[in-house]
Amino acid sequence: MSETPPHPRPTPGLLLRGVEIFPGWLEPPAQAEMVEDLRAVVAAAPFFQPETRFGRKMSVRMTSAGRYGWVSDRRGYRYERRHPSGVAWPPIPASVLAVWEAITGLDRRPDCCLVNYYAEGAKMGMHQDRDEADFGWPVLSISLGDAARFRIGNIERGGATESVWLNSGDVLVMGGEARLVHHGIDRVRPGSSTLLKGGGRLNLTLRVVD
Ligand code: MD3
Ligand code: FE
Repeated sequence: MSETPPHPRPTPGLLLRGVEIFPGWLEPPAQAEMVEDLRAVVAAAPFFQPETRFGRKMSVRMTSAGRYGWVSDRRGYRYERRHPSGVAWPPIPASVLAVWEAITGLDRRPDCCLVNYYAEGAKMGMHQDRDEADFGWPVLSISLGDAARFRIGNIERGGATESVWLNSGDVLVMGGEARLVHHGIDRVRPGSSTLLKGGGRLNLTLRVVD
């Protein structure tokens, strides 16, 4: 189990069903530096389009940094030590780790930074994140680029949902009761940010895997 945070934590600007939202945590220059750091990640571990176990391609493109990366194919989804090409995942950039440290206040570092890329029309259906060993650790998300409508539901499937638009530079923390809620991305608003040259949205999720 995770311990109580050993360091003080900032107060979230918003709370949505237990999800802590820090709107505009990253200023535009810090966002641009992070995108540069992510170019190196993507150069070493290129984006791929995961397939579900049913053989359907996901619309989101993905890659990872860290000791583990998240993959999905006909064998199902899981964390792996290597990119599908066989190379080890590149290290998580220091600029990304700094956000985890500042916001979670934890001494434990994340094992995985999953990088999701949403081109125009990409979305992510409602799901839970439960491939990690210990749900006592939070998940932290960083949004970069075009705005997206984030939907949050309940721990049980179905029921009422609420949504919020996430903008470039926003950071979310899902811990405690919020760690196992269903969530997804309805849609991305094309042209809502100039951060990424080709448009679209990047989302980073930092996870403790084992
Ligand atoms: C709430 N990504 O990669 S980030 C995912 O914007 C994922 O790409 C979305 O859901 C994205 O699994 C949403 C916000 C998020 C991430 C993990 C959560 C919300 C969460 C885990 C538990 C509860
Ligand atoms: Fe998720």
